[in-house]
Order: sequence, then structure tokens, then C-alpha cells
Amino acid sequence: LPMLKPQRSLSRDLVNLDGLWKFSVATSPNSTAQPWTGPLVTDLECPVPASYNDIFVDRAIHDHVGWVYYQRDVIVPKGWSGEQYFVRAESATHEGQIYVNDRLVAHHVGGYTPFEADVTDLVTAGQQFRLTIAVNNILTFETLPPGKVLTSALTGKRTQKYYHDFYNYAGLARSVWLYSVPKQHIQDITVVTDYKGNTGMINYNITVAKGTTGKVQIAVIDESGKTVAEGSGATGTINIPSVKLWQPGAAYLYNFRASIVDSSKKTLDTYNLATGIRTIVVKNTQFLINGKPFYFTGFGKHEDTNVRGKGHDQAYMVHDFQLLNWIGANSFRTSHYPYTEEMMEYADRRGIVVIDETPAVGLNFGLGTPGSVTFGPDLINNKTQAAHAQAIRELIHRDKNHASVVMWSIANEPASDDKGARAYFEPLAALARSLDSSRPITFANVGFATYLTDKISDLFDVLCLNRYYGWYTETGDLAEAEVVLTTELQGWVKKFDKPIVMTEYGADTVSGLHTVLGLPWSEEYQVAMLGMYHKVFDSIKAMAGEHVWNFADFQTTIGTGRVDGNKKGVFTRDRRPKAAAHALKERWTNLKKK
Ligand code: E9O
Repeated sequence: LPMLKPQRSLSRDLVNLDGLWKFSVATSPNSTAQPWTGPLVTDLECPVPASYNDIFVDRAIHDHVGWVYYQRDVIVPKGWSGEQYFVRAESATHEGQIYVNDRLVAHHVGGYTPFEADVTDLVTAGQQFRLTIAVNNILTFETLPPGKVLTSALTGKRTQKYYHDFYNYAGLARSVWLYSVPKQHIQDITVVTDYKGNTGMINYNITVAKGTTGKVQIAVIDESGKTVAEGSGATGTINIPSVKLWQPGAAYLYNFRASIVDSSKKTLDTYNLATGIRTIVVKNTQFLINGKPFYFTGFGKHEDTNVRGKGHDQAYMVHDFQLLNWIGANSFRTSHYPYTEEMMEYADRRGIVVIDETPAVGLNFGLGTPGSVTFGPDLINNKTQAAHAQAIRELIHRDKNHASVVMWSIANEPASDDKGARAYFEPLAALARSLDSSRPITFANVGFATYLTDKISDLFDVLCLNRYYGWYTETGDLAEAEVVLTTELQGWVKKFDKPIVMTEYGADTVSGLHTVLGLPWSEEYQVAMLGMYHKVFDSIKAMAGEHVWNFADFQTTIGTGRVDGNKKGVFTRDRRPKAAAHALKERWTNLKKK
């Protein structure tokens, strides 16, 4: 697992490698093809960060299945001699290989989490090297999300099939870094916060690099720059008098500053970790943040914009949070994969609450799980489960210190009614709990796994339900949909003493389409359907939140069921409000006042 997110501090340096990289797609489907072992011969340049698919006006690149190569020259700053340095990719979707000159230095499977390589011994400070990153977009039943490559018998063309409803954007959609740390350095920090009365507590655990002889020291600094507590040792508890808690909508962050200090009191390394002090407890049907019932309002989101695909963009990030604030939302779910670390940090600073999800999506339609008749090499299998376990490890490792993250969602819409579902999920739920006992766990349950047929919800703390009565079923009939929704929710209430969050509900809506009859696809229908759901939610005490599907329209695979993507956005893909945005703003702003 990679080290802490790189940062600049008095002891650490950071070089951003974003920009235009040389780019080419592999001409052969074989991953051992030539190009990356030398300078790439190509006249294409691709921006990093961005998915490559929509950048070029070239259907072959858009639809490419297999490896692509990114390449640029990099200079290790001359002042780094004596330091240890790494190349880090925040993500390579879905499989990445890092090459320093001709040498393979890192390999990683999983498209939404960082990986890195120690290049200290390969390049001297002050020298230049050729950095190549190969990226593969193939999805199989050994990756998450799962998928399958099909080859046309007629043309030989390969296509990537997958079972989830968002476009298989690929490439280097997040930043790439070269960073340095001192030889004696902090490798990892885990903080878990608590409070008693007005004393805050940061329980921490620090691991240091091999060969570190210096001692760990801690200072906790408040937002005004005042040191409010100190401590020492690799593990311990820091008490903070007159604590200011991190609250939804009112973030407060302490700087948890960990240092390594040698025997002559010289500071060798420093890492600054923004830390919000807050507690999360699930009690009966309540989701408590700092002991107060929290009701989630907001959306399932996507990393998705025009041209960039899943490319991280600070303008969109800040604007999306502005829109969340405008509409009165207090939270979102990182459907259906971990988002950039920048966004998690930004949520920490904005006081936005996050349900953090793994890329385990598309384990639903026509797929089997261990023990079921459809389990096998060409379907969900033990290797899928192993990839799933690794995805849980990497997500929790990366995001464990974020105050904004209040719950882990380990899957979206798996076949939880399948007879193999328990055998598949029992160890995964246990794994998530063993990695972090300070947050509840959940998964987003799909409509056909009802309160009567679902087999795994007792393994989780919160019931997250995705429901589409009035859209995929009872289409256009909100009176009938209301009865079905009420029955379903009451069924869950009877069965479990747990909070319920509706993590998806919504209707595809063509911006600008209006009907006096309020028919499906119109803006009127989206408003009416959400309104019906809200009326039902308000009648059920166990409801602990509502996340509309989706924040914005987003791109999907081509098919007859989608017109340039999924149109369930409350905002269009370019972030203009549909009528439902105004209706939600009114409801959520009023809920906030209560
Ligand atoms: C996952 C999300 O990524 N949930 C889907 C969303 C959608 O708009 C998709 O974009 O299609 C909904 C799944 C609906 C399943 C319907 C089952 C109905 C059975 C009663």
C-alpha cells in the first residue's frame, strides 16, 4: 500500500507532473508490445489529468480496448540528493505500469486508487529520466468493476462489455507526482477521534520508515495557528482542551503535525494532517454525528464532465460544491468508485459529509456469486472477490483519516438476493470492519433484492436502498409507485432496527422537455416523482437520508436505453439546474432550518 498523500512540508518536496504527455495507443492487444521501452514515436499529446477517450476526434481511440502509453521527461531536482524519492500516480484506470527509462518499477490493478514507485536508486538527483506510464482499460471478472472483452466474429473488433451504467473512461484522470521524503520519515498515520465533555481526543498510530532512529513528536495546531496540544511516541492519545468539533456544514480542522526528531532535537521529517474531531455512531434507526441525529441530503455523484471524462478538474470540483451548498445538500456518495483525494480533503474543509464507495459496481445483472448456479470463471468468481477485498483495503487505507468520510459503502447494487451472496459478502464485511472499527459499513441495495429476498443486510449497519418505483417499474404511475415504495420501506422497518438512507431514486429527465400531463422524461415528472418519494420518506421514522440519483447528467456506454448518457441529473452535464433543482433547494433548505 502506498504512503501518505505526498505534500510539501519543511522536510518534503513535491513536483507536479501534470501537463501534456506524449500519447499513443497500443497497436497490438498484447501488453508486452514494444513502445514503452523507448521514446514513444507519436504525434499525439494527451493532457494529464484527463480520460483520453473524448480528447481526440478519433473513434478508434474513443473505443480502444487495451493498453495506451503516456510518456514525458522528468528531472529529479538537484537538491534532492540524499533524499528518498518516488513517482506516484493518483490513479491509472484500470491497470497501470510505471517505467523509469526502460525499467518497470510499479504495477497496479484498480483504476481509482494511487500507487507509487521508489525511484531513488534509479535516477540521481539533478538528472533526467524518461517516465512512461502504460494504462490498460480492460475489465474482466478479476477486476472491479467487472467486465468482459468481446471479439466480433465478423470484423475482429474488440469491445469492452460491462455491467455498470457509466462510460468506461480510462487513462490518467488524476495527477502524477514526483516527491521526496527524508530517509528517516513518517510512512503512515492513522487517527481516530473522540471527545468527552469539551475535551477532544485524537488517538493516533504512526509507522515510520525502516532505519528511522529519531523519535515521533506530535503538535496539534488550531485554525488560528495556536499549538493547543503536544505529545510524543508512535502511538498515543492527544487531548485537546475546549475542542471545536468538526460538524456537517461547519468544518473545523486541526493540523495534526507529526514530526521525527533526532537526539539533538533536530527535526528530520514533518507531515501535516488536517484532522476534524467528530464521532460517528449508529444507534437503532439513528445515524449520529457528534451525538446528534444526522439526516443525509444530497446525491450520488460521478466524476464526469465534458471532454475530460473522469479527469479531475478543480474548477468543476469547487463549482460542484458551490452547487451542493446552493441546493442545501449536506452530503454525497462517491458512487461508484473512490474519487480523488483532493475531493476528500475539500469535503473535509467544506463540512460536506461523504459516503465513500469502492468500485464494486455491476455485480448485479445476470451475475453469480459463490454457491450460485451462475458462479464461474466467466462470471463473478473467487478472484473477483479477492480484487474486491483489495479494493476495500486500498479505499480504507487511503481515506481513513478524513473527517468527512462517515461510512464505507463496500458495493453498489450487487445481487444480494443471490443464494451465493452471503458467502461472497460475509468475509468482505468482516474485512472492512477489521480495517476500521470507527465507521459504520453499508452497501447500496438494488430494487430487486427487496426486504423479502435480500440475504446480506444484517451484515451491515445502515440500510442503503436504491429504488426506482415510478421509473423502471410502475413507469409514469406515481400513485401505484407510492404504494409499492411505502410497502417496501415499511417491510425493511419491520425487519431491521437500522437507519435507512435512500441512496438512489430518480427519473431520467431531458432538460427543457415540458409536459402539462407531467409525463416521464419531462422536468415536471422529475419534480413530481421526487416529491412523491419525499412525502413517503417523511412518514417513516427510520429514514436517515435521501440521495437523489444523480447530481448531474453523465456519460454512459452507448445503447438504446440512453441518449448521450444517463439523464437523471438534477443538473445537466454542464451544471445547469433542471426544475427539480429548485424543488430540492426548497425542501433541503427547509429541512436545514428544522
Ligand atoms: C446504479 C446507477 O449507476 N443504479 C441504476 C442507475 C440507473 O439510472 C445507475 O445509473 O439506471 C438503477 C438500477 C435500477 C434497477 C431497477 C430494478 C428494478 C427492479 C424492481
